[in-house]
Formats: sequence, C-alpha cells, structure tokens
Amino acid sequence: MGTEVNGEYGADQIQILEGLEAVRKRPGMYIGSTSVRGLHHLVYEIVDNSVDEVLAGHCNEIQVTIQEDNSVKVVDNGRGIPIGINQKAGLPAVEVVFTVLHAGGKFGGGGYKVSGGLHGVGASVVNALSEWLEVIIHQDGKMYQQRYERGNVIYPLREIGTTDHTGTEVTFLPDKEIFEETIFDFDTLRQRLREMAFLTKGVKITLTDERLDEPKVREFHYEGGIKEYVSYLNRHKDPLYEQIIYCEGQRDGILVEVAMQHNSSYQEGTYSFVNNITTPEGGTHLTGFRNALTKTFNDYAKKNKILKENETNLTGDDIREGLSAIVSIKIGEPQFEGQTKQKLGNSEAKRAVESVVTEQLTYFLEQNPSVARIICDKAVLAQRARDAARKARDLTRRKTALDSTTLPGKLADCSDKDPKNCEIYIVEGDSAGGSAKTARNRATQAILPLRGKILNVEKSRLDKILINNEIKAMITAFGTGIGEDFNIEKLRYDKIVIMTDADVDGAHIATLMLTFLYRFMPDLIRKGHVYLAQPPLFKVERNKKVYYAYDDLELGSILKEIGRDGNNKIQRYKGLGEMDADQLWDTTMDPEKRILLRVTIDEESESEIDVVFNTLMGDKVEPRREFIEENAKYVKNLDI
Ligand code: TTJ
Repeated sequence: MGTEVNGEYGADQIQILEGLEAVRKRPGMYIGSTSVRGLHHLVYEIVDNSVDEVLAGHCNEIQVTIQEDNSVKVVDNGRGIPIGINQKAGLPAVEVVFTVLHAGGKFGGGGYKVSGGLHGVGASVVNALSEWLEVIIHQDGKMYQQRYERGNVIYPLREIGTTDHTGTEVTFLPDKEIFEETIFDFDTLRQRLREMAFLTKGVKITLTDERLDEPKVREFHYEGGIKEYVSYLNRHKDPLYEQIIYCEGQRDGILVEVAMQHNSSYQEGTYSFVNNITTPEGGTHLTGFRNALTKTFNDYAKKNKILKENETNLTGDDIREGLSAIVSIKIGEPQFEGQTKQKLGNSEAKRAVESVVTEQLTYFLEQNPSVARIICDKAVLAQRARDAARKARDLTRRKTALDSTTLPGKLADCSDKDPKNCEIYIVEGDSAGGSAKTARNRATQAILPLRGKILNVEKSRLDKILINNEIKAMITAFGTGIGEDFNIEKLRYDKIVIMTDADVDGAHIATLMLTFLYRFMPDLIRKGHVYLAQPPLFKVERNKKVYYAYDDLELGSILKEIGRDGNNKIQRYKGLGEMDADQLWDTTMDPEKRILLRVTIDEESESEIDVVFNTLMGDKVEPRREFIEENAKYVKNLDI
C-alpha cells in the first residue's frame, strides 16, 4: 500500500507506511483495544503531546473539541511541532511525528514526556487508526498544513497562510473500519481531561461538544494542581484540618509531587500517577510514599511523646486512615511491571519519593504542630480499633479452622459443590428470603436473607464492622476472607447476586452492600462476580396470560401490543415480598429468563468511583439522591 505523491517521497516513505500498516493490522497491541476505551485513548494520545509542551514550559492552553461529524480537534498554544527537515528521515519533523512509529517526541528538546504508560504510543498510531487526520502548525508567522488518510500522506507539508501566534492544531476522525464504536462520550473525556488538568497545574483545558444544538463547554484550570485534586476528593467529606499538605521536589531527575489531607472517614484514598498516567496497582513510587509517611509520623509521635518509647509503632494503615492523597511523579524512563504492566518498577522512584516526602513532611509537622497532633491522635485511635478488630478476627479465624461447616444459620446453601456452577442470592428481608428459598434451584442457587439495612462500612471502624452479624454472614458464606486475607480461590459461588426491592430503599441497601464489597473484597467486583438482580416493576394479566414489565417504558409497549382496555389487570410491585415463589422464579431467578446487571469498576477512574461511593454513604443527603438516580450508570447490562 501507500500513496506516493511525488518523486521526493521514495523508498523511505514505503518503509514508513509499512510501519503504520502494522498498527492497522494489530490495533489492540498499540491502544489496548478497539472498543470504546481504545477510541478515547486516541484523544488522550494526542492531548499528551500538548501536555508535554506544557511541562516544557511553552504552553498553557489546550482546547479539545468534539465536532459535529464526531471528529476531534485538539489545539494548543505551544511552539508548534517543528517543521524543519529531520536528518534521519529526510522529512519535515512533523511528518515523522505522524508517520513513523514511536517517533513521538524523540527530536531534541529534553524535559519530561508524559508518554509512557498504557498509552504514550505516539501520534502516528492515532494517524494510522484515523480515516483522516489533519495537522496545522502556527510557527514563525506562518501556517503549515498536512493531511493523511489511514496513515498515508495525502500531500507534503504546505504553507497555507500567515499567523500572529504559535501552536499546533490536530483534527482526526477515528476509522470505522477499525473501531467497534466511533462515537465519543463527553463524560469520559471530561473526566480524563479534568484529571490531566489537576495533574498539570496551571494549564487550562477546555472541552467542547459541538454535536449538540447548544454546544456544551467545560473548562478545567487548577492553579493549585494536585492540591486542588485532594480538595476535590474530600469535597463531600469532613476534612480534619484546613491545610492540604504538599511536598514537591526533584531527586535523580525524578520530579515528585505529593498532596494529602485527612478526613473523618476510615478509608484511605491514595491515587498514584506516573507521567500523568494512573497506576492502579501502585509500585515503587507508592511504596516510597508509604514508607516516608509511616517513618515520619512515628518519629514525630515519639519525639513529641504522643507515643511513649515502649509503645508499639503506629502502622502505615493507622496513619493512612481517612487519608486522601495524590502521589504524582514524572520520570524519564518508567519501567512497568506485573501482569497488566501497570505497576511502577523503578527502584530510584522509591528513593526519590521517600526522600522528598520525609524531608518536607518532617518540616511541615514541625511548622504545624496542631495539624500533626490531629493526625497522630486519629492514628492512635485507629491503632486501638485495629487491635480490637484483630482480636475479633482471630476469633472468627479460629472458629473456621476448627469447624469448616460454620456457615451462617440463615444461609440456605446449594447442593452442588463446584463453585463454578453455584450462585448466591443476597436477599433483602426475611419474607422475600422465604420466597426465594422456595423458588430457587436447590442444586445451584443458595439464598442468604439479610435483615434490614446492613451496616454502613464507610461510617464504622473495622472492629465494629467485624462483629456485625449481616456482614459476618456474608463473609463466611462467600468463603474468601476479607482485606489482606482475601483469597479468590476460596470463593464458594461464581455469582453473587444482590436482590433488593426496585425502589429507593432497595437501591440504598444494594449500594450499602456494594460499598462493603468494594471496600473489603474489591476483586470480587473486578473479576466480575457481583451482580444486581432486576425484579420487575409491573405485572399485567390479560385473559389468564401474564406479562412482566421492568420499567414504565416496557409497560407502555406491552399495553400497546396486547391492547389497552378493561380486560387488563395491572399490578405494581412494591417489593419482592409481593411476589410469590413462582413469580420470583419466573421474573428474577430463572437463569433462562432473568436479567442480571454485572457490577463493574473502571480502573482508569477509580478515584471517581471512590467519590461516588462516599457521596452516597456520607451524610450529605442531596448527592446521595443523585447517586441513586444515576446508579444505573455504574452497572452494565448483561444478557443472560
Ligand atoms: C518539541 O520541541 C521543539 C519545539 O516544539 C516542541 C513540540 O513538538 N511541541 C508541540 C507538539 N506542541 N504541541 C505539540 C503537539 C500537539 C498536538 C495537538 C499533537 C501533536 C502530535 C503534537
């Protein structure tokens, strides 16, 4: 393949085009997938280049526009991609950027490139996967333009006019031959661009959606950078002190930035980034942060007699109870490890973060003794609660070690012993639990009825949580253990199905359960074992035939089909309890007919999920209601 425009584009060019052909053959290797996620990575890939220019100190504004035809335009006010001839390729540098694989940012300049994680594959990959891509460069008073189609040069770089500023403008249309989905989602882009703005202080990023009659515009601009990110994470919580603790420094060429603030909750929310890319599995930078935190607070507590010399040290967990933190580093050559290549491996990153945080946090605590005191007091309380929890846990451990059949009394277990075939329904209320026990397939379906609302784990310490009967019942029924003891191999059921009434109370109970699972057994959700049952809202009877509707819309279409007259008997279910066993089986439990929603966590935006759960579980009533109404967004349809 390849489109030769004129004689100047010879053998070199063909080789280049073959390079991009490899991208089109195996797009997943370069952008992870050709799903909607891969589609959005194209935008991040391009924006990363502008962020590099911000980090180099030559750019402070990036505009991203979703245009009417679903193409995306990214404009920055940087120096503009160089247009001079690149010696090695014999082509203008800009053409190399867009047509040579992995050429992104390799020409001089120095500084930190944010490229490096899952994306960071370069602008040429975006070009290869676009139906068309156009670049316009403003430089030295002139404008230059080039166009490509599916990676092929359509015309050589040409001068198209004059200009009074500098910058780069790239517009591309994702290729429908490559992507399963080519419609951009505003909220997905909004979330990631906001994160980029938090991580790159001072830059102004705007996102515009021109597909609507009235264009939608969002602007992200945080002079405080990750300090404002931490305020944002704590926005629905009660901070324990006003200041955001902030450390910034450079060691061995690694830029380190950390911001943190404690809140009155018991959960830790620390999010780490390498070159602006989230590292959900952490790595050396996170380890360095934790080491520094533990050491600095213990030193301070001992020195100031908050802990006596003979008392046991505070653990990292004690100190991080209720902590919201962002750890962000910029490193020249990040090494990613682990199965998903998401865990930072560079040992120098650990030293860099540890050193910067120890030094600056020690200074901060000395300058702010009242803040130091608040944090130490909270950690000491956490230590005591943890001791109590350990005792409670030791008790449950001993019990299970002695007697492996101590399953909860309320559990109606299934008879099949192969977990792969088994599922457990967690049912709200004893009466619905009774119907479910009658309705179920005894071989493969277990039923665990829970009484009333389960404990809100966001508002309780571990010692309280572990003595709660409903929670104990779930833990023993699942078999996996929790927290550091968690072992998915021991899971006794392939599917954990939460079945609650289809009303606001039911949604609240379901979220309490999801919160518990998310905090103590997140891998159950990550590995796709957690589901929400979907009981119907209406029953329609006509001439002895029965129809079920799961929402108002469906009710409407059923009535339209069978006719709207006096022969219809419509019942609105107020709760699971109103259904008899047969109805419950038919509508909600029969694997052949039921609808289950699988609960998922988007790893790329776990900091958002955290906020969502906290919003719901916290004390502020308004955001909670919003969450329940939007709840459906966090679960995906699963046709079973
Ligand atoms: C590199 O070093 C010399 C001066 O110019 C630097 C540069 O390339 N800056 C730059 C690239 N600013 N913006 C870009 C860029 C912007 C977009 C939207 C897309 C791409 C591929 C690059």
